[in-house]
Amino acid sequence: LLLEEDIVRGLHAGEFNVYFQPQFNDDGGMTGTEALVRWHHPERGILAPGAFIEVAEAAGLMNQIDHVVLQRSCEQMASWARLEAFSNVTVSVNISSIQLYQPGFVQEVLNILQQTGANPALLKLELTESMLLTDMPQAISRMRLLKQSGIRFAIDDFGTGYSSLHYLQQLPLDQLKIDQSFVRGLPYDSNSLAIIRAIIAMAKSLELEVIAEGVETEAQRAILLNNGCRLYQGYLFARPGQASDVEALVFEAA
Ligand code: G
Ligand code: G
Ligand code: MN
Ligand code: NA
Repeated sequence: LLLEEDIVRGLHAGEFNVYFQPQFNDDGGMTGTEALVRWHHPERGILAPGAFIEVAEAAGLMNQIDHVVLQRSCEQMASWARLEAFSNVTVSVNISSIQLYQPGFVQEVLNILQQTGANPALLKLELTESMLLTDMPQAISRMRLLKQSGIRFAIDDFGTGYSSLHYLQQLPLDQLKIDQSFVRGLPYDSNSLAIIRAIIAMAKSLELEVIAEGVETEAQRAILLNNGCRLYQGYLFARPGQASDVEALVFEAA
């Protein structure tokens, strides 16, 4: 079977699942999770997006995968809403460029929220800088419509793209996610630290939340905290896991 045909088969068989990676504040409280797609392939095991995203995009199948991920994420949010410990826990979903600029995107998101009963105020959509620059007026108008329902927006992999204050100021954003390539350089690489400091300063001046991705060591966490970054995601805290793994983590800590 060609990978493309296999993706179609896997979609019909319901093999695309969502893992969640927890995000923490400086008190060790879980504030959110990022939804990450995983393909539970019958022969090849659990596949991360790197194994299929390029082919899915080229075959025009990414919108179907994205739809499943958003649907599953919102179903999980509605289920977590019944647990006190999850009452403020956000779920961040990666949005692809194809999805954002699809004619029915805004309605698709609103329909899924309504149908699942998920709280829009706990949903964050992750966009990248390059996606936003493709057609900024269109992106802004779609973001504004979704923000009216309380949905929030993060820029993913921040610092790897254009990152100009001028365009950032025009976007209705809530959070910057410091790309893991900069965190990886900590605590010793002075260029990484300089970029991270600049991102944190940018976030402050634009009144945006800032979260560091790919935090793997205590030394990285400490230097981020010293520089004013109080939200973290990375293997130091937790790997992406099933919803039940996230629940176990929260109830163990309590
Ligand atoms: O763990 P990880 O291998 O999940 O993710 C690899 C890359 O795939 C990251 O850049 C991440 O943003 C992207 N990704 C993960 N899940 C999704 C998804 O559901 N939709 C889209 N468009 N990208 C995703
Ligand atoms: O591009 P995006 O930020 O959406 O992708 C997140 C990716 O980073 C996923 O592939 C996820 O599995 C991975 N990831 C999450 N935490 C860590 C970490 O601490 N170290 C590394 N190397 N990768 C991580
Ligand atoms: Mn992401
Ligand atoms: Na990222």
